[in-house]
Amino acid sequence: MTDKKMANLIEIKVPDVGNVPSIDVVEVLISIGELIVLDQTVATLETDKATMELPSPVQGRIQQIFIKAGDKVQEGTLVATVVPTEIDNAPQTTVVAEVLAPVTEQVQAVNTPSLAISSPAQQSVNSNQHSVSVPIDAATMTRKAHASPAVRLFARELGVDINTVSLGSGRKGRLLKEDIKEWVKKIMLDGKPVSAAAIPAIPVIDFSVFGEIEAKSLSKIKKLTGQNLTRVWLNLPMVTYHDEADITDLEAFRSTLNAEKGKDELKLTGLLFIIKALVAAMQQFPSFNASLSSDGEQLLLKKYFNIGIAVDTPNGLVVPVLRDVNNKSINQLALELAEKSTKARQGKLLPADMQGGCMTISSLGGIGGTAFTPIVNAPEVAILGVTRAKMQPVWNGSEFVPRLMLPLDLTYDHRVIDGAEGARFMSVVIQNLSDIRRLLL
Ligand code: CAO
Repeated sequence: MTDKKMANLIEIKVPDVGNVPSIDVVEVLISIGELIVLDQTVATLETDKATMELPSPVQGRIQQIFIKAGDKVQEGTLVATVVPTEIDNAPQTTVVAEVLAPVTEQVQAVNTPSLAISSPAQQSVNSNQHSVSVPIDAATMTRKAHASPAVRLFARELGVDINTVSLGSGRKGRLLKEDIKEWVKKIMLDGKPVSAAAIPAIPVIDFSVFGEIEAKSLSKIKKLTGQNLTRVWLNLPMVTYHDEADITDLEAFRSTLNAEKGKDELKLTGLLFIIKALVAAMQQFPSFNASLSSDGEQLLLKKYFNIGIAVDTPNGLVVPVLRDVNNKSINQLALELAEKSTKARQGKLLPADMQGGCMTISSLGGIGGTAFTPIVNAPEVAILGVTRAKMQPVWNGSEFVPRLMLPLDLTYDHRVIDGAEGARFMSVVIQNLSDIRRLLL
């Protein structure tokens, strides 16, 4: 563009920032002779309350600069003179920048709807499930973002909280449009948990104010699990249904089988029968052995029966998958579960060992519990939780009799499974466990 040099100069002055007697000049971002555009930041100013950017009210070439970093200025101080371009015969004018964009909002104070990345502390919250490594640290969170009003507007349009964006690639770390685009791209690709508009970010707290603390990094498994579970939590409308199975007879049978086993032979745990009972129910209810298509328009029904087993390891939760359970005996499954859970605890599972699951079982029965709400291992549509079996007095119509009752928790994706269907499915699992002869049918 040709610079039509005018005799008339435009003066840029410090505007009224609210009765502040002394304003610090943090940096001057223009130089003599520079061609500037409308709204380009001329200088960064700071009061004891906020840092602000002084935008140019005109397009033109800088003729003279009257301030420098470190100066103290006040309302009306002359900042620079500009020879305007593309303004015809304008009289000499004094323009006071109208808008000062405040940039010091710290993350903690931001309550406006924004695409704020969870802090590491926040990410760990959901991590019985799981989380990730957004490049955001204490420095980033309290850093003052430097960006032109146009870039700020662009960030606002995308719902990005500018203070959470890493240092910009512009001069002195200024954020450019490209930086905002890259930031958003990174978040999308990494699938990081983000606090979207409807989910206000959890405040970042300095816990050391209250006492001694120690920061311990989450294991990679924990971070990934956290990431995955948060994604599921945010995407799936889940319902958990609780019931109990009478496993008195099953337990007697299991004890007999184990008593027959040699000292070095693998003992059978109740979980193996639960796996079988679950698969038999899945064969009757195909929608439990399915996944939703990515557009949510179709149910993809699976003709194979692979069951994931949540295994607790020193590094976190992993889910090895037992394949073709419908074609395997209880003894075969016992061997496979022992092998895979050992591998899991030694951290030796391969990715293939953990893929292809149709439904997952999370059993806390060896530890305790009366009920819990497991989270679906999406894209599966349901998960079965198991807690500790307990002897209970059960009314048989004429008297109370002691029965061993196993609590079960079925969480399902309500987009796929209706409440009644969930209850019917659970009844079949319970019938199968209460009388395992049914598994032969
Ligand atoms: N009720 C009563 N006793 C139970 C039981 C139940 N529901 N489930 C297991 N037990 C008993 C077993 O019979 C076994 O008893 P013995 O030592 O007397 O034989 C003992 O508890 C330990 O069983 P186990 O846990 O080693 O074996 P398992 O086959 O039941 O489970 C596995 C295997 C890998 C699932 C389990 O070890 C495990 O890791 N569980 C944790 C899963 C988890 O963390 N889930 C949470 C996910 S959500 O965050």
